[in-house]
Amino acid sequence: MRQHQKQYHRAARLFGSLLLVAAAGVSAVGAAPAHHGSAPQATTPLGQVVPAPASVEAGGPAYAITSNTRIRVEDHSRDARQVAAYLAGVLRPSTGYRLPITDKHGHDGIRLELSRGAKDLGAEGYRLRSDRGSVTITAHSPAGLFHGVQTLRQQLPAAVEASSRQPGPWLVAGGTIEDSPKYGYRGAMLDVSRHFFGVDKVKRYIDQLALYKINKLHLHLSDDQGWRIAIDSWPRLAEYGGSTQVGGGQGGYYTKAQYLEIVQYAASRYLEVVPEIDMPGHTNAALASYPDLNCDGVAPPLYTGTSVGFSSLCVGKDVTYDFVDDVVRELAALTPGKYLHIGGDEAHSTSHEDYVTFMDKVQPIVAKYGKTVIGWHQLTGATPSKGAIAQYWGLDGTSAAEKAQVAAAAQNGTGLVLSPADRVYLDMKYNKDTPLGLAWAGYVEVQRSYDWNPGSYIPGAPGSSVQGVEAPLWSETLSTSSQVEYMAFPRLPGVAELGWSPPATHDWDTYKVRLAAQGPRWDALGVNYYKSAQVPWPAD
Ligand code: NGO
Repeated sequence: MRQHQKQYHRAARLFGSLLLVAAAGVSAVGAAPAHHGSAPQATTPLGQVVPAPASVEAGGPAYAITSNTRIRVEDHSRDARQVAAYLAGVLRPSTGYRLPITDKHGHDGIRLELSRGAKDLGAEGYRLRSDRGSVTITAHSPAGLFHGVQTLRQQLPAAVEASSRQPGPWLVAGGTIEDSPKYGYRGAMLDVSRHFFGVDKVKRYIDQLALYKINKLHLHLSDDQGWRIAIDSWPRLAEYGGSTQVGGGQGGYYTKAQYLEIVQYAASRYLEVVPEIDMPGHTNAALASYPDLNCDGVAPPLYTGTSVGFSSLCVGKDVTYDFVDDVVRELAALTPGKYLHIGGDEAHSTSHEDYVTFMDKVQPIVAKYGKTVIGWHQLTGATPSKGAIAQYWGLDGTSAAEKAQVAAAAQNGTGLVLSPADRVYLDMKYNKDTPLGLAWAGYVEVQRSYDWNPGSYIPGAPGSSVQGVEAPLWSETLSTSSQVEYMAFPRLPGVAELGWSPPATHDWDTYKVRLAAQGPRWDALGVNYYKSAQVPWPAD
């Protein structure tokens, strides 16, 4: 099967290049006509995007976006119109074109088509067809249209991402892409607890995630160093527990309105927010805020260091479950998404028996408020509730026994999201010289974060248990967007590709070339990144 698909892809590529050669004499596929006096410029070959599309048939004349181009919304849905407005927002500053959006049917321009009939494209897939007269993106759902728009962006020259007018030309190679994701869960996590990141920084990251078709934003909202979400029934959590961060800075928290602003912004980029309240460990900020939550009734001081495993909610006290109930109720009410993450990692100050008791009591609370439990994979050491998801964050070298425990849960119906720390923890240093980040899981260069297979990573876990992948970014050493970006790029797109693309497309040698082409885009967008020597970046 794998071999077969590989051959298909090779054949498709060959077919595409033959067509390119055939068309070169009559159209602008291979080389663009010189507009504005600029040098002729090759179009990005169709499908040379990240994540790799499921199927590509390149060929035929290119489409040129010009000052006459309209964006046609081929139905009257509000969602499609919003995707059109988003696309226009990307294209207008750099092209300088008006790009009016219209509901009028027509065969020319950039056409966004929501089609009830296109069920085969699924909940997130799209088809992109490009020829001389038009580019048409068809999808069954608005999310699919949005992902198709991301592909269209990457087919255009990198300068399209600039915020000021650029010379163009703006050509999209001819042919057809049909694309839908391998996994439904393609996540990125931001730790806003160790250092607080305000709404604008989170929005900036959301925009970067959307480029690569990531569809979940996991927010690590509480930890020993800070509680970052306002809870009306326990106001000191945010007001006091959120008042500092690692290193002793001022911290911060999201008001409910601000959290909703993030949720809505994420939704406008087709990302679902997965909020996490980490418990029973990683709770010093809560314990410091309310003496009652401590077994001895004494609140510890706020904590600004980076140790783990020293705090625990009091499993034997009833007030603990009143607290969890209130927090989960208020957070669930603010969260339209399906999931609520309850942490459960590194509960080193909680006995195993207490841990199991705690999880037995807390998981039904999450269900009571209509959410599906996600927990770090230590949850599989308790009894995961029906439908729960375990997020694996071990290493290649994690003991066979621990992996077997995760596999056994997966065989019993627990879903898995894979975040192996020595592969996709974006806070791991790239190498010994990386100025930021941690190294407890080893150094993680770009190839290492890309070259593994989520579907077969945990021996004995059924492939069908794997819901997807997630790239966590812990912030012990990070406090600015520029630092976040330096650690996320260029590894994040590789994780996105593992989540989206069919395994048959998996190939480091071709991936690194597609990845290299993202560099100029990040330059144009002002995104900071690590210029790994493993990636053949284009010369400046
Ligand atoms: C671990 C730990 C976190 C750290 C992180 C740093 C998990 C799930 N718990 O991952 O508290 O911040 O490593 O890489």
